[in-house]
Amino acid sequence: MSVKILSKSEAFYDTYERRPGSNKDQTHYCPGCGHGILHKLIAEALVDFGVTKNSIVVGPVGCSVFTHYYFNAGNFQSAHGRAPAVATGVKRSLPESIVLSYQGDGDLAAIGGNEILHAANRGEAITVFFVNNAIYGMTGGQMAPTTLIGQKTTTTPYGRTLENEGYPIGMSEIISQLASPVYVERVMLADTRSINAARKAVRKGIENQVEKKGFSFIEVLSTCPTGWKMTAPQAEEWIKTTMLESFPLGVYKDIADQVEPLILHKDTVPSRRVPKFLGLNQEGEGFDISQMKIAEDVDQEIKIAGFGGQGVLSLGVWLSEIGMREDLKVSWIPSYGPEMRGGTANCHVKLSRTDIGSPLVTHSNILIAMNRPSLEKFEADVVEGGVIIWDNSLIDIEPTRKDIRNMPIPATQIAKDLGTTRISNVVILGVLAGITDFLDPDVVQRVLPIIFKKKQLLSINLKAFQKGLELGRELAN
Ligand SMILES: Cc1ncc(C[n+]2csc(CCOP(=O)(O)OP(=O)(O)O)c2C)c(N)n1
Ligand code: SF4
Ligand SMILES: [Mg+2]
Repeated sequence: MSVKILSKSEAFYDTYERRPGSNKDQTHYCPGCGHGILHKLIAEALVDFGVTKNSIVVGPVGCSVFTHYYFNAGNFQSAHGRAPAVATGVKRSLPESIVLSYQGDGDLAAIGGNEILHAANRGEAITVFFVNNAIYGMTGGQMAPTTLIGQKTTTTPYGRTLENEGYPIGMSEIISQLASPVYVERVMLADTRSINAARKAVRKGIENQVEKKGFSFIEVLSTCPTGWKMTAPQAEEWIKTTMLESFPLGVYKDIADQVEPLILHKDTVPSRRVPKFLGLNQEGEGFDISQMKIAEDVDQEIKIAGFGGQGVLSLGVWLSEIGMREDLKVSWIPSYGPEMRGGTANCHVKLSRTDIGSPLVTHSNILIAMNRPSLEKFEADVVEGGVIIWDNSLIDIEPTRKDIRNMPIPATQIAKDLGTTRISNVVILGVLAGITDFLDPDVVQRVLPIIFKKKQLLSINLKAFQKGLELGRELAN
């Protein structure tokens, strides 16, 4: 028994290779977070029913956005609130698979409130795990539909009030009123006993699907010590003393034994009709999927990362702005995963002569690391022969890679010498213009006055750019 509890479930990857950075053994969840416990309960059930390889976990947007790092099963990551729609599509096209939708309260009850109601009402043969931690954990603790009356969040700093925000929503109560769901239960993760009860509910939800019984919904009252600003034991206690008043536990509906197994048909679309469905072409006009243009010739894939306040996102915007003036295709996306809580920021920038397929930079040819966590986290993702520009006035380690061009730049020190550390990103812009041929320094110098309208600001930024440019040119030679 002790082996079973202490060892990691086979439904998890041995090491989390999809997790960026060097920590491949631990999850990204905060200590004391309920998500990790629920993952474990689900993983154990998948193994016990022998369905891991046949299962598909549909992850949400929220702290559990990275379920695909952990479950050694099929994985989807859906848009915010859309997990039930994705799960519907997956289950209908692969009726023999076990499809799990995993969602937080912001995801399921706020932005995705409509999605879940209709998936439940249609009686989709999926299992939904609803993690109710009464807050938006990932984005820094805003009010969720399930936030309690009186609960302080960043958007209800004086506490949620009935007059302003209304009552917390009881999703189990609502879903259980619909005719189609076969099983609805609310459980909690607050101590060993309640976790054991939750384990049973998780198993039942999955077993129902194995037996083709229809829509199951398991709401899990779950700790968020970070969002609640509590220690882990305080958070567990808070569930018992406070959350339970608004969210009573129990089986809200269970008709699984009374319904016949569903006969699930595979909805197929003849492939000749796909282009028409996608609105790509008229049927019969010679649509050829091999002719679809895939962007191959992306010239620069840049990841810029550092602390919030270092101008990391602005540097990305400027690069895109300059790229546009150079007639390039450009994309810029800020990435705000849970790592935002640590105060870090990063953005993905692509500059290309051809169409850009995806704005995501997964393998950068230039990494700009403005602090140590960013270097540690993204170094492994740089392509062989790529460039790592890192601020060696702030970072006290070196890149470990030997197959990249290593460019230590004391950007913050240079900026400080010029009068303010806030312009270290412009120093880096100069370095980029110096080491590559995709940023024409003249164009950059024409764009800077548009960005920095105040004369004084412009003059110091031009100096920072010039310094970086000289340094970049030296390094390039
Ligand atoms: C379309 C869209 N709107 C808003 C956001 C910002 N956002 C990210 S996660 C989140 C809420 C997460 O809260 P919850 O679902 O309760 O998950 P938790 O982190 O608490 O587990 C929001 C609003 C987003 N990523 N996408
Ligand atoms: S912020 Fe809350 S929900 Fe998110 S990982 Fe941390 S404890 Fe868990
Ligand atoms: Mg939440």
